[in-house]
Amino acid sequence: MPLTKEALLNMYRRMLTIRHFEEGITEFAKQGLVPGTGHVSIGEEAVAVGACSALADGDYIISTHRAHGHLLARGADIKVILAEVLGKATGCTGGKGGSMHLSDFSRQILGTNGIVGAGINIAGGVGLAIKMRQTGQICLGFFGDGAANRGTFHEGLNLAAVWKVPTVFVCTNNQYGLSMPQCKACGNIDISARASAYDMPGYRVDGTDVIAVYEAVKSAADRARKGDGPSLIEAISFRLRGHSMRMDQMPGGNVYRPEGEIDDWAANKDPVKIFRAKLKELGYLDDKKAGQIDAECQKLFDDAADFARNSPEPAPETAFTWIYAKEGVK
Ligand SMILES: Cc1ncc(C[n+]2csc(CCOP(=O)(O)OP(=O)(O)O)c2C)c(N)n1
Ligand SMILES: [Mg+2]
Repeated sequence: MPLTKEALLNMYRRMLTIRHFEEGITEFAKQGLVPGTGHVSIGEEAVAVGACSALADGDYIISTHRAHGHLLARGADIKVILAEVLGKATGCTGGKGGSMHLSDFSRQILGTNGIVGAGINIAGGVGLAIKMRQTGQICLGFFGDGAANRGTFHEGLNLAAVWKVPTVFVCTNNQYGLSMPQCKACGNIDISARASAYDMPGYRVDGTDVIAVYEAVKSAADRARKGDGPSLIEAISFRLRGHSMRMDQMPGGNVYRPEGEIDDWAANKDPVKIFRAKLKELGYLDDKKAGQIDAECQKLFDDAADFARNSPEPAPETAFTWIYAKEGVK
């Protein structure tokens, strides 16, 4: 069924919310308000929103170190996420985890992971649990092109295929693993082609096109829900900022990129601009409405910023809480 006007506009809102959130925290990081660091996904919003829009309410996601977009696309509370990024007690791990340890169990967001590639196996394991419980849910696991070169990729996808678990593996191929260009790290840059080794469907989609991502993930999700097993989706994308907010601020933090590459993608392949133009072409958006939506999404961030900045720091005596789960806690 084609996406309705309302659904498409909501997808646009989500993409713009992610953009404002990550532009906002980049400014906070410059002011020294973000403990540690964080990895923004500016330029990759269509992957997060396209993929998450294809899920049903009870489905699970597992994310990576570059996770804000995935959480916001899945409907996590922007205030709680921002508070966590700023290390505040009102954050999702009480301010103790920061940008790389986000979760929202009420929305089946089982967590993010600073260990590159670790989430692939967790996504397969969650798929196995779903299959054993026969709940009809699915699990979507995000990971990057760099992660796809770790052993966990083979282990995770192979077992998921053998056990036919309801997991959709989504690789955001932003063409770099830190400073390593993907073309220097892969014998074959087509990650989706590896799916055939596991006898699962592989799709390679334009990750700047939110609808293309949605359609690929939707068909993989339908297949998983029917009991036909996992799929691999590779979304070709690009990060318009440095690897991390800290690297972006360092002189030479982007020297590994060819001159003009970032400007070219920003001018011609920015997913937010592309989707805005598409919605205008469809007659769903004009400049006035686009301005209103932009202001709405900026306000969401500004309100979250007030909440997070006025929240307390975690109390020192909480440093050792939540290290072990209490028996019986689910
Ligand atoms: C196991 C492991 N090795 C190395 C790192 C350091 N590291 C953090 S992010 C990153 C790059 C990951 O690239 P990719 O999977 O493509 O994700 P992207 O950063 O492009 O979103 C690396 C090497 C790590 N966190 N974990
Ligand atoms: Mg990458």
